[in-house]
Amino acid sequence: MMFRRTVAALAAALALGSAAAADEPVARPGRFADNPIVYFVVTDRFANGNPANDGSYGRKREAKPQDDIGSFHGGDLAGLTAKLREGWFRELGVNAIWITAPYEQIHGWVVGGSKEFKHYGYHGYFALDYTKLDANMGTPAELRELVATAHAQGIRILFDVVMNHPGYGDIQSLSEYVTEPETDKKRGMLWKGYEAATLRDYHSWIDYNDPAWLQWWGPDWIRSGLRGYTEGGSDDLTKQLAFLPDFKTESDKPVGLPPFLKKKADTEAVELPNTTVRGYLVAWLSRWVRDYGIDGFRADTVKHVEYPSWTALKDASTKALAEWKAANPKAAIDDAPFWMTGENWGQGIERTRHYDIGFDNMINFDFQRRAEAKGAELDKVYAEYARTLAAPATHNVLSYISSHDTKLFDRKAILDGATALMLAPGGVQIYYGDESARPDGPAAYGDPQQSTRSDMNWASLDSAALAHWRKLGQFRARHVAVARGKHWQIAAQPYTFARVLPEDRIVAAVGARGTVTISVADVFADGTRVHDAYGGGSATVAGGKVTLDADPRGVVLLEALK
Ligand SMILES: [Ca+2]
Ligand SMILES: [Ca+2]
Repeated sequence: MMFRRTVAALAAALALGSAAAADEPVARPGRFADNPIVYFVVTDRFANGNPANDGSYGRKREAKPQDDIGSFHGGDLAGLTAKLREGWFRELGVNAIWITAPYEQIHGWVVGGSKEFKHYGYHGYFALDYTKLDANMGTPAELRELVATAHAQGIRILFDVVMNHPGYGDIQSLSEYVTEPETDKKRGMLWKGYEAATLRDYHSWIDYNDPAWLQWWGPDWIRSGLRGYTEGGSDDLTKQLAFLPDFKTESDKPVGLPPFLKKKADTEAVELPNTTVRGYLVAWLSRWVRDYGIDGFRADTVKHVEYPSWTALKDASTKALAEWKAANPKAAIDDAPFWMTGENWGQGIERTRHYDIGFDNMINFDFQRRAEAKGAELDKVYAEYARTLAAPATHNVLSYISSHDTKLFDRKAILDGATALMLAPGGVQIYYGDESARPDGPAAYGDPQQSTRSDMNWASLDSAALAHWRKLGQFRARHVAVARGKHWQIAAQPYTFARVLPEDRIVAAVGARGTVTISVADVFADGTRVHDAYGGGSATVAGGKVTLDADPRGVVLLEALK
């Protein structure tokens, strides 16, 4: 019942032009897992809905943009809710928002790049306390409001989650949880005067041999190379990624709470009897699902955590979401199960073992480098994807053209990139600001990917790009056939193809000029009234063909009218 209501609401929201029901396109969005249209947003860089939470824990901005690339900039959960209310995501056809991990990050900064910037956990990859929201992101009430507002529009909320590592030991957080008596020269592992630490001399204020480090996560929890701890290994699973501490997720030894969390007054972490590191992390992460109705996760650094941990996370989260839906039937979008995608660096569209151990979907690193393809070359990509993703029929990936860890798609060619992505078989991920041609921010020599996380360009939105993405996104949201249909090329010039499922079918053309005649013989029967969702025209199929005036941008998106 919930599902039908949502489809009806979505169809109504997306209906174009005429109010007459007979002229509405036939909408078949499909199940979420079949047609994910995911918007990935670095929350801190998107929209500031609550300036009062900026600079939480004493965090600071830097005066020069070049120095400010690793600071918290003020974006938050309330900002996402405000943009949901404005219809920003709905107009793009988005059906899920993947937000950076909103739980509490290290309070201070560590040395970024080649001693170039103060690197805070604005991106959510430097966790301190998995049980609390980061105050910069917002309050529990603001998270509830975000989820409720999204769900009311049929949009799911996905958390980025990290099970491989917590954040670094930053001077500020360490200073807050030190419990050892001070000496003339030291507070715990910090040399007195540490408050004055700079990018140049940061590490000289920290004694990495001091036993006070045992009061941090503790050797039962992490590999760190610190005195009294195990060192990271040389294999993918136990190595210290970028010198981060590595959770002992593989250990079957029951552990207590990490020492610093025992002293952290506001934590909601409690001692769990006979529980391993993996057990705690799974309990902490799935708690967000049970308490707030989080619909899925995007798992970070899948390569660096053993399979059984991912299976445990998926199983616990699946149970947690079912419980939340049972307790909140009116607030759930539908009865879809918990959904999990993962980042396994470099993976393409092949079906790997990850799909057997809990992942419904994996991020596709192959598409970005092929997204500039046109015509026959693009058809090769589409045909390969449609074929591979059809076996088995549930196999799916998330393709993207820009990401926070690689690069932004060439802004001068962003319309073509959007077309290639939004007509690709399989799931897709829009990176925030791709729709508005958000420019790169300042780059760091030692960490060039920071430039991909610039502030959303609200003041300089590219309206042509935006209109283009919205047409493509809404079309895709109406048609699961784009994601899952059988693919074949209809014509080389203009490049025209079909995507057909038993229940849904579309024809698309790219590079069309002026009045075009498109063969639709095996897709739409003679007499069918079809609509070009891009150019706005309509025509009736006759002799297996339709003739229309293509939009000057050259895209034709054909769908049947009721
Ligand atoms: Ca804020
Ligand atoms: Ca690991």
